[in-house]
Amino acid sequence: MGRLSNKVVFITGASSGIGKACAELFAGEGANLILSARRVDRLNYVADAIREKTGVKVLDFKLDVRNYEEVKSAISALPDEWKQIDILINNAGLARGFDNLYEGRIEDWEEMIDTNIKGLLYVTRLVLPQMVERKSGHVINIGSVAGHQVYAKGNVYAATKFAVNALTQSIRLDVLDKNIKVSTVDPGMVLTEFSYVRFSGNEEKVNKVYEGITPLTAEDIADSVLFCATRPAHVNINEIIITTAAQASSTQMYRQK
Ligand code: NDP
Ligand code: 8X3
Repeated sequence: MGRLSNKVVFITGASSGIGKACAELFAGEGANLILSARRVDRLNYVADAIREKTGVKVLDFKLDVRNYEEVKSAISALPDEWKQIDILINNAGLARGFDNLYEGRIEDWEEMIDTNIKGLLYVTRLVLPQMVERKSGHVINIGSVAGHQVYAKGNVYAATKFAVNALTQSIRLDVLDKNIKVSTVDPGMVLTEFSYVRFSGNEEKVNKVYEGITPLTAEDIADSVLFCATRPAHVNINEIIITTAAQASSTQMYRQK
């Protein structure tokens, strides 16, 4: 029996990185998982490995959080035993590009805004009502240090994470009388596919991000998310800001030569 036995945990963006690490860690605590992402082959692989290793129930399906109709039909089609979501982890997100604002690509901006802000809103809007009705539940958003402090060329990505920060605070206010917890876990540099996506697979640019630094791992972040999810009933972790020991803020880090 784990600390989350019989709980249903819905994780968006579970095909890699932090979402995948959360899925693995939460399964180890006995949670049954709803996992979604766009790359179904990768997602199926994650789901199968968890089923085999832990024996928890896993429901996995393709979902692009940018598409409201797709999110709506996926959530309304959940089988009865999966309808009661206890914990929602809004993790799906990305950075695309690294440019001065006056040179930024509109497509990159649209993708980040549609995924990181609107996607989080769509999923939350459709999952929260049943939590409100039951007067029970927990929403955990994955924000970023970039949602607290901007850095050069981080402009629109940072703006989306500032929005996540604002939404976390707003949702907490809106459900204050509903016995629902709302938390955000806000990491600094984590070694995942994040930089590969941001730099469209340019290895040289990716390596530069982590040069001389031991970045956080996806498992480090999952550990903080699990901490939020396993506090006593009366305790809400509002916010965790977590960085590698050599990173002090969005802009300050110590790189070993
Ligand atoms: P990864 O690229 O490894 O994982 C991102 C996940 O999001 C993937 O599973 C991807 O799945 C999913 N995703 C992206 N777009 C969509 C979409 N439109 N619909 C559904 N799923 C989507 O990076 P991380 O694990 O690092 O990123 C997870 C979260 O952590 C993001 O919100 C990111 O902003 C945040 N973060 C990351 C940091 C880092 O340094 N790595 C630091 C701070 C915050 P698929 O492509 O299969 O759809
Ligand atoms: C990801 C961390 O510093 O690359 O949110 O923006 S950072």
